[in-house]
Amino acid sequence: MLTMKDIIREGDPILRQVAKEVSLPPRQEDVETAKKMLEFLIHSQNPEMAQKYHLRPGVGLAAPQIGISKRLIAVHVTDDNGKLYSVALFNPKIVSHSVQVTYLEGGEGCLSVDRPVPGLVPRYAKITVRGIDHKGEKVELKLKGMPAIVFQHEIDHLDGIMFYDRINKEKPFEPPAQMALYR
Ligand code: SB7
Ligand code: NI
Repeated sequence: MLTMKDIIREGDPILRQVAKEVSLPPRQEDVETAKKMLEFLIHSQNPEMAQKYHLRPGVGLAAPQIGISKRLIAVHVTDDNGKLYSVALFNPKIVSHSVQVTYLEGGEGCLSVDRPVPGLVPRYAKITVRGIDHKGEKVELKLKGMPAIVFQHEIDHLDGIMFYDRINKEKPFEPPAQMALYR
């Protein structure tokens, strides 16, 4: 199983690389990686497991964060209505997005970043993501709220982008224009 020692930290150049597309249909090896990533997230949100293995709770993970520079993400997050998004996606792509942006009131964190970075991280309020699931099937997800924010954070990792790259350096808490606050 994956633990925190498998998580690549800030400073490692792999986090700044543009990850390679996964060849399709996904190979068994890549499917196994996807399953391990999702399992890590589920464990990290389970208080007993998190305590036992010293896991930081995470709602998402991108393959570069475990040292694999491939376009693969996993998300395990619940939206406002209690709907669970528990999915691993190969070659995820934002195919459309709202003009409106949003942000988390408390900013964002990252399993690869061992320090708080204060500031608002502007994200699209709504996105449509396409990708390939663990069965090799096409998936399209229409997302808003927390799931939309998490998918954008993970897809950024595939392009070598860290959440703090998107914080306004001069005015970290300046709400972006056309903003919707997500609480
Ligand atoms: C806050 C936290 C995350 C996404 C969006 C807002 C995920 C943190 C875990 N990760 O580092 C995943 O890349
Ligand atoms: Ni992250």
